[in-house]
Amino acid sequence: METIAAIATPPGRGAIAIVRCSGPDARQIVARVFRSRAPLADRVATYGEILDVDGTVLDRGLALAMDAPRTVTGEDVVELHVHGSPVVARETLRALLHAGARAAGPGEFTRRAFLNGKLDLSAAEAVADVIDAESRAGARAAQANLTGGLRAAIDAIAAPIATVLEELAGAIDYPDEVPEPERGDVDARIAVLDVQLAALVDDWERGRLVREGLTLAIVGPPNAGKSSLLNALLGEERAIVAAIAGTTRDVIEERFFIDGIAVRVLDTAGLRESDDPVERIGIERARRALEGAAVALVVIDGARPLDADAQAVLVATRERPRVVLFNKSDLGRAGFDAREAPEADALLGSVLDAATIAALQRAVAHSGWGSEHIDLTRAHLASARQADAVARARESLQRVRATLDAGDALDLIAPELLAATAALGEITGAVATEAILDGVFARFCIGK
Ligand SMILES: Nc1nc2c(ncn2[C@@H]2O[C@H](COP(=O)(O)OP(=O)(O)O)[C@@H](O)[C@H]2O)c(=O)[nH]1
Ligand SMILES: [Mg+2]
Repeated sequence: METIAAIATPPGRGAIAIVRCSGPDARQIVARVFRSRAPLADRVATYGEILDVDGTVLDRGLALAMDAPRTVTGEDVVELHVHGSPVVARETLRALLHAGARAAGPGEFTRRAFLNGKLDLSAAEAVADVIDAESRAGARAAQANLTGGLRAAIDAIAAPIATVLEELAGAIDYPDEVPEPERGDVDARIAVLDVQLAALVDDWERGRLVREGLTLAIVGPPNAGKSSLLNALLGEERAIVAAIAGTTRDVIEERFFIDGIAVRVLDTAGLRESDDPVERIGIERARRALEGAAVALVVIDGARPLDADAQAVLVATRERPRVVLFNKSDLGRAGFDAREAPEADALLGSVLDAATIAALQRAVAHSGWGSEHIDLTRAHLASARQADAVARARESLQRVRATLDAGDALDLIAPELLAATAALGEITGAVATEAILDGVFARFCIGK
């Protein structure tokens, strides 16, 4: 096994930069570039000098040696903590490479940790999710899998499949002593597992919103107060607000957080019939923004009677998750009072009023996209790769049930049970090919 090295801290200047080295020769390689009075000892930080390729002192800092197997990779690891200069960090790495280390590839430290049994593959993916998390919710969710939660959930589904396989094998090997498992009983047990897998898939759909964020599109007729709402949500004057209809022509995109969940909010051009070619482009973009959004924030001027534009927007958004605000309540409520049954639970208020904004945020959190059902501390599927493996496991289990249902020979279900087990094994890494590992670790950064 080669010894690898990489800069572990982000590029740019900071207080400290850490250059990490892992592998059987980590100690010897570091000894060539680090000079200290006391020799390095396991888990003791030692002060000393980092030497350049030509032997001159490059920096002074700490070396922290950690002996296998109780390390993050399971191998001997030495960290050099140097001053946080990109130049010093780069030169320290160069010295280590010159002394015999190989430059680590993306995620190679974590890959070694997986290969040495330090974490399962779903936990390794969670490492990347923690690093990539853009919101409090995303970071919290990743922690559940980091500690092996998904592995435990998958193992709990794989174990009963293994039991069925054992019962089948027993009956095949000792037909006289061991009775065949009862078909209806096997079917019932498999059905339970399929339900558990389906629940994981449901969670995955919702969990995506936690990780990738929720997209809200603010739509409504011109002059309803859409841009004012964007500004109020952000707490800053982001979009131009004017009494002139058709002021917002392009889609404006910003981000903020609701309950720690990243929200992408799009302010759009007012939806109405228009002959102005530029405005029409804006309206077309508004329609596309609406299509791609998880939730529509529909803003209507509630002070005035509903006109055709207002009606059209309300009707167009009825079939989807949305929050409807009849705005400008300070000026009147004629439009609100004239609303139809599908808008019964619409809000009446003013985007200029903090209480309305708070009510809107609550309404968005409960607008049917599922945030209220997301338990962030529960183990969950966290990647398309994992969701695909579960889908294949479910297909196999469904074929098992079809075979049982058809009354075919019972040993025919064994291959499908094995296929389901293998698919689940891809998630934890119990069954992991080079291609699977390459795919997982390609998204990691170098040094992790
Ligand atoms: N009185 C009152 N005026 C509002 C309210 N919301 C927005 N406006 C005004 O309505 C006009 C249009 O607002 P704007 O946010 O540009 O609407 P948009 O075209 O939907 O983006 C501006 O003059 C705003 O100041 C409100 O709740 N009350
Ligand atoms: Mg506007």
